[in-house]
Amino acid sequence: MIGDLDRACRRVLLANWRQRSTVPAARLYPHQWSWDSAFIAVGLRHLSPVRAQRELESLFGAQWDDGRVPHIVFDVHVAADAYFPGPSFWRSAAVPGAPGVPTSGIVQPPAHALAAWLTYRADPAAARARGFLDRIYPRLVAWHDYLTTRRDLTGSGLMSIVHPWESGMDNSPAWDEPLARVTPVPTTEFTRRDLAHGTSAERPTDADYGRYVRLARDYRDAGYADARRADGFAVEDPLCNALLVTGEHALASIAAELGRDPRPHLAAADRLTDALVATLYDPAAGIFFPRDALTGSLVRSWSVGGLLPLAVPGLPVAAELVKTALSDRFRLREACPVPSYDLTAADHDAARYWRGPGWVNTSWLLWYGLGLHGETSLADDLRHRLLERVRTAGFREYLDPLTGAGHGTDDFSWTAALTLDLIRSA
Ligand code: 2M8
Repeated sequence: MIGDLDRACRRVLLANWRQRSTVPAARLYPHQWSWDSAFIAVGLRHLSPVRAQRELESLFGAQWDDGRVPHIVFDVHVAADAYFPGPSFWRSAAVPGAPGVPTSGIVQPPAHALAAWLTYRADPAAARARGFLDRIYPRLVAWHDYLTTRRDLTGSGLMSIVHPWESGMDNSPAWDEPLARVTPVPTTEFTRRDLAHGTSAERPTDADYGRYVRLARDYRDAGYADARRADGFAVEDPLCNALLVTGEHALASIAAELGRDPRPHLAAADRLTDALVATLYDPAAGIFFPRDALTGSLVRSWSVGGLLPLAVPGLPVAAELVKTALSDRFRLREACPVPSYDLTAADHDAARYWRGPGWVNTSWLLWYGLGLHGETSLADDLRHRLLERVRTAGFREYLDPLTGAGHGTDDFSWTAALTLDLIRSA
């Protein structure tokens, strides 16, 4: 049975491979996405460690001179109107320091250093023969430098995201409040492509899309310069910052492997952990909340992102997060995949995108964090139930956490990649 699932994962990953990288889904997302590639590499390493290395190398090949790694690298062979917003919207070619290949100008959560380290570990000899770590390490360092310097918009030591798409959890209810100050671009001024492949009840509303377009257009028109704008969006997000810390720990391991000094990365990890806990952790709630960088207030929205600092080694409040994961809001022992948003909230929507359904990537991160903090029986139990869910629903983009019904697109790459990783991690 597990053999069949393993084979099915490999089939999806092979079908979605395009010469140098993997598309998240053939029709809905026909280009390369940043954090998708990180998760995909984690799975691909079991299938072909060299292909996993290439996945990350092709993404970092599109890194900008300022260190940012764009959230989409466009495939110039794909029809211009296959995805909106495409290259003609982002106009990266007009930006000094952008790569030759067209890309977007925003970023996604930094899961890459962890992915690079896990990829290396899958076959150190093959990686050494290709000089994988030597080439990727300076790029990963430049990426983290961009996030910790240019994106520290408040001086707290944490990075801010400047667009909901940068969170990866695009229309999470956590963004409703900070997004409310953004005036949507009228829908007459752009054409959504996502609705051609997905049900509107499972995708963001037109008003939210109008806000996404406004923010991206303003950022582009400002030359992708990083600054706080009173009419903009700037949020310190727990998931992004947690991945930065996890990434610094991975960079320390990579540095040591290359015979370099790991201590600067460990020191950065400690600084970031302290800032994360001091700024975003709410002890009374037992969860991390995002902070609106324009008002300085916490956004008290219970999203799975607030549990994911569990993936940070040595996190001082790990036990409290596990308790919250087990509470009625997330029901870790029954709900699977882990709900993206508070099951008890009045606006929980089990089928709409990041407003309730469970995703395999965030569940994988929680599984990883549980293992890291010695919660092996909870981790094993989550792993078994995830495999069962995917076996039943197929490689859907997201699932109803209580019924297991599949939603969004099918043959979704990170669902297949991380399922493969869970199978092989037995
Ligand atoms: C979704 O986001 C894209 C925009 O980046 C979209 O809705 O068109 C999100 O789920 C995001 O996390 C993911 O990386 C992307 C591709 O899978 O799709």
